[in-house]
Amino acid sequence: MLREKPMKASELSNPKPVVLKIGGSVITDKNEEMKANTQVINRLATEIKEANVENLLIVHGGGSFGHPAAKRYNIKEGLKEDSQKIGFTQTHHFMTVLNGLVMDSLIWHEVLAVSIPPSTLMITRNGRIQSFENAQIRKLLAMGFLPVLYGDAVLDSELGFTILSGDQLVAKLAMHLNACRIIIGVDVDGLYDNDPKTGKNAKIYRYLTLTELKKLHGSIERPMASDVTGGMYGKIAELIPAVESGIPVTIVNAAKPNNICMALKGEKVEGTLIEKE
Ligand code: ATP
Ligand code: IP8
Repeated sequence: MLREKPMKASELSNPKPVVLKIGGSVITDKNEEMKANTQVINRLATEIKEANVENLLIVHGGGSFGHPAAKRYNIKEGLKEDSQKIGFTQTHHFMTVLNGLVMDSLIWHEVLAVSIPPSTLMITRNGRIQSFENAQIRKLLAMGFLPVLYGDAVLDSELGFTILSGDQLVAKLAMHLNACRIIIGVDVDGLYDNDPKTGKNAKIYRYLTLTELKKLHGSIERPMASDVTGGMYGKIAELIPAVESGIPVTIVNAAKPNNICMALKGEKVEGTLIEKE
């Protein structure tokens, strides 16, 4: 049976969990469908092993595995005609393929990672997580394992099915499990006043309060049509409630060697730190 049960701090041994999102922009080539950056995946697995963080959860994004099929078949908008059903199966399957590559690498590096398909744990309502079975995750963490989840094609009580972004998952997990911090790994150095890939004079924010983040959010450009979950704009929208609940967020460039290892260890990394105040 599905249930929604927030985690009590006392249910976990110290320290509180850390939630790491590895962006699809880092582990895949978003310009070429189904192209994985396998060397980057391997390097990140080495960094995660080296950082050796207790109570860590990883969520990875879809990149060029999840987004193209989801876009082709309008999966996010829900089931409107039977011809979309193959797109639902493909989107979910392609995500399991990417997850398999991430898992291969983590296991090869002897990280105690266990993959959890989000579509088996949760159901959404109009795209928002409605019910969430977190007993397995809590048990895995308590036993010293590292749960690995990902953005997924999921069932939706109103729409039939939809896309659940890794970012919504990150915020939900962090709030449910009373996480101490969220680390977001993307392919740019942090959050800027506009897209650093297109705006040559984009200025990076090293530190933002919640109020500043909310103000900035409105001015962030919506992404290219191939990203079905809203790119940086969607990411910030999902993270705001987590920051509101007191969980600090660090956005770092996971494409640069050692950043994720340092961020996981709590060392200072170039990036954007967002705090409630
Ligand atoms: P996925 O959704 O596949 O997991 P991701 O989480 O790695 O991907 P994107 O959704 O692609 O990340 O968002 C990161 C991208 O957002 C960067 O590559 C950057 O070009 C773009 N971007 C747009 N606006 C901004 C901004 N104001 N600051 C920083 N990056 C931005
Ligand atoms: O890449 C969406 O998750 P995200 C995944 O974290 C799919 O936005 C299936 C498109």
